[in-house]
Amino acid sequence: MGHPVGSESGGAVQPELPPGQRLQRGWPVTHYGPVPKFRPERWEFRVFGTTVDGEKRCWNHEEFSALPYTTVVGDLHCVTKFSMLGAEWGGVLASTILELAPPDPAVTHVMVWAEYGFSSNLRLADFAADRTIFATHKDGELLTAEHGFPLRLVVPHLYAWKGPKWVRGIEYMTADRRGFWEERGYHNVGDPWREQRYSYQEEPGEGPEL
Ligand SMILES: Nc1nc2c(c(=O)[nH]1)N[C@H]1C(S)=C(S)[C@@H](COP(=O)(O)O)O[C@H]1N2
Ligand SMILES: [Mo]
Repeated sequence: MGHPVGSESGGAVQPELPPGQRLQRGWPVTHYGPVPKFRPERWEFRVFGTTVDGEKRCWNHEEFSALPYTTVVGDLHCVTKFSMLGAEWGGVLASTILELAPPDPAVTHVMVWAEYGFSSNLRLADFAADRTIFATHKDGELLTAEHGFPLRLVVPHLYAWKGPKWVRGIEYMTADRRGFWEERGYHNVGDPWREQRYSYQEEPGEGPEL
């Protein structure tokens, strides 16, 4: 994406915020609807849609917890204008899921599904990006229920609504489709460095017909 991650000023590296964002102390909780209760025996992570072999893939909580654990450093930019910079997210890289449950070559987009039918759509390239991670931890600590325990997606280079909390699976798609906030007036791509906040800002080709 080629955006700046820091700049030199007077010898100190100042973290940079996307346009219109302000730095937030602490970590606010932002979401629509109630916080789901985690039931480990019922929890599963499903990969469905246009997989390479047409088969679904499913991990229960124990199996998912055994997948390779990685950490990445990434920001959280809420479209309501607060940002949290430089958090360390621990969990399973989205690229690992792509390797373990590959999409068909025709797949262009991924719908990420969470509890209560919450969803967000991503271009395959955004999903596959180096730092896109299904996080279980932040700064070495397990996520709290309000922040998405047991699993949330973090896509540091996009606005944070692109990262569902309480995520339960992904759907491989051969055409784009809007997710929950994208259907409700938010930008289909959501690049904070381009200030892509609302769907009325979309250029041709940036999203399905409204
Ligand atoms: N399931 C679910 N995930 C969600 C949302 C939501 O409404 N439901 N809101 C998103 C928005 S708008 C933001 S800013 C972040 C906020 O994450 P936080 O509450 O951990 O700060 O979660 C995102 N993930
Ligand atoms: Mo948000």
